[in-house]
Amino acid sequence: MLSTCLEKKINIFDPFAVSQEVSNEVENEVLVFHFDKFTAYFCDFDPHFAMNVLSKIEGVLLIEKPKIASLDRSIIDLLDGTTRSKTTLYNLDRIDTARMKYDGFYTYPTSSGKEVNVYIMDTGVRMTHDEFKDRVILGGVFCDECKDGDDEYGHGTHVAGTVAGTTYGVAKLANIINVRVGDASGSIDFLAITKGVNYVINAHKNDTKKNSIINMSFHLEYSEAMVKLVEECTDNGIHVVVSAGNSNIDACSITPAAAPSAITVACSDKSDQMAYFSNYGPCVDIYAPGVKILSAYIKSDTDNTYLDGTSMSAPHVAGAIALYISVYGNLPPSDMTNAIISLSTKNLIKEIPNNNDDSYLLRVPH
Ligand SMILES: [Ca+2]
Repeated sequence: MLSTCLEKKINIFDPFAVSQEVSNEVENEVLVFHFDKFTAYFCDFDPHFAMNVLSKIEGVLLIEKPKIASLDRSIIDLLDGTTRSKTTLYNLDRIDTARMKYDGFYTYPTSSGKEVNVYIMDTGVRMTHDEFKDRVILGGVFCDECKDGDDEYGHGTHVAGTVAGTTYGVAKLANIINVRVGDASGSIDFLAITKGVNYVINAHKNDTKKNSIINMSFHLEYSEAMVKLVEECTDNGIHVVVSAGNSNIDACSITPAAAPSAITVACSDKSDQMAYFSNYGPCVDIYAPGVKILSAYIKSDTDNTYLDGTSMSAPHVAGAIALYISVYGNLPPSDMTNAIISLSTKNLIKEIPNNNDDSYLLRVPH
């Protein structure tokens, strides 16, 4: 129908065409993505035609102008199978305990996220970095003018380091899958996100273990289409961990933070206060450290830097889910959210604006 009425070439997206030199320009084609519950079409539509003709066709769920995303970075008694590592990193030291008690150790399950795949949907990953060794692969490159999966901006590598870096990571044996959607300037467009999500869902379906987590440390203006993409992931059993955003506003006003099936992570600091920049509100599921987080960086294979943001908080939760899966096995995403919340510590976070809801601070299983 579309090809007839638009006289444009129909191009079905191939999620496994890694590093494809496909342009995000859709001027002369309709790019088609098949998801389980809907089909997404990207096209350079005339706005009048889109709103007055297409929107009235039966079966058209929604029409949106693609939005651009921004990164959410602002400037015990030991059981068997538990590892206790000395650490100077306050964030790792903090998340192994309920009440604040800095003991200089990070205690975590020895299985440490083994055989769990964490898809880092971000600006790429410096895959040769010492923190990742043989645990990182390139999933795909989905941004325009991105030659390969390398992180030219410095965000994705830091996020991946917090999820699964050998030194800086929560889940030190988890696999990292680099899904590059952000370019050298840190810009992420909605078409790249759609391509990335489509790839992850297909990779998950083809995987026998199906232990999959996506970390999305970015946000865009509220988009119903973004909510649908997140639902498509969670309906397939993929855990979606997202940053709450750094504008000190209600997280329900942006996506993917507002997506009900995502685990939305806000930011706390070393003294369990909400970071001054963190978004908050009923769409926040959990808090995790995100102020002055040391992790891997991009100038060399041993480089590191400190960054702040809910972008840094979300990967702590992605890592905690990987730990949970490697100890107890996988759960459907909504049950996993409940399991992570029940491990966490209630109502410790100070300085949350207009707070009528309970808050939860991440604690990893061990
Ligand atoms: Ca500790």
